[in-house]
Amino acid sequence: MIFDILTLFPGMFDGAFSDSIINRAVEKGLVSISTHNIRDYSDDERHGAVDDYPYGGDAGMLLKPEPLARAINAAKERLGASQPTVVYLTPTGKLLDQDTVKELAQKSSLILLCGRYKGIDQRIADAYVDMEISVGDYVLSGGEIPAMVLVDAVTRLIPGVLGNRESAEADSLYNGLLSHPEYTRPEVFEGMKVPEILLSGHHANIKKWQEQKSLEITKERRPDLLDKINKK
Ligand code: 4HQ
Repeated sequence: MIFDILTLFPGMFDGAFSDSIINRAVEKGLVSISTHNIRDYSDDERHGAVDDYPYGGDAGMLLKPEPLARAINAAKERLGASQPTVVYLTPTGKLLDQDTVKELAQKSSLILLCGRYKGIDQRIADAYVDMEISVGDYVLSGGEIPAMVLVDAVTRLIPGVLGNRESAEADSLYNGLLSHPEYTRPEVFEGMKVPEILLSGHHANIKKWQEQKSLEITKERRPDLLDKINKK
């Protein structure tokens, strides 16, 4: 998987992927991540302006279409024949969920467009963007952190990235349910005991308990996830 990230703040990505799992994936050559400054694609006559006032007189600034078009075209040239999917991170997009992460992990390359200010000229969204994705219903200062979220979630699904141990840990949302509670030593912590069943050594009963807890917690906290499973 190749991630080609277009941003006005490439420095934000420094160190973001030096985490053990993502970094190991890069070192193994399973993914490559590069950042490119949208400002490098501004019209050089001006002082490198990439933003402008919106028509209609709203407050705030928009990213101008021409530098974005050039930045995306340059990314497509870099990626050559891999038929990249252009993803724009925006609260207007489809909420990112594990199914979408799986879908993205099937692609060979992704161009991630990170907006700033009030976002991008609609004509770029219409003509250059394949998917609009949101990481949640809240407002961030830019699309950089959402892009990092996407890179992390997608990279974990690339074959060879996770070891057996980590795959097992990834079960929580993978089957569509929230994970059951987990305990480690000591058996009693500040007067609170580990549930007896987990100390019983009876694997079938433990599994039953965990599945029941998983269902209980999902019903209580995220009934929407159960509806989603039932619709499949
Ligand atoms: N922003 N999920 C505004 C987000 C966001 C989100 C990114 C802020 C785009 C223009 N992106 N810029 N939530 O809040 O993806």
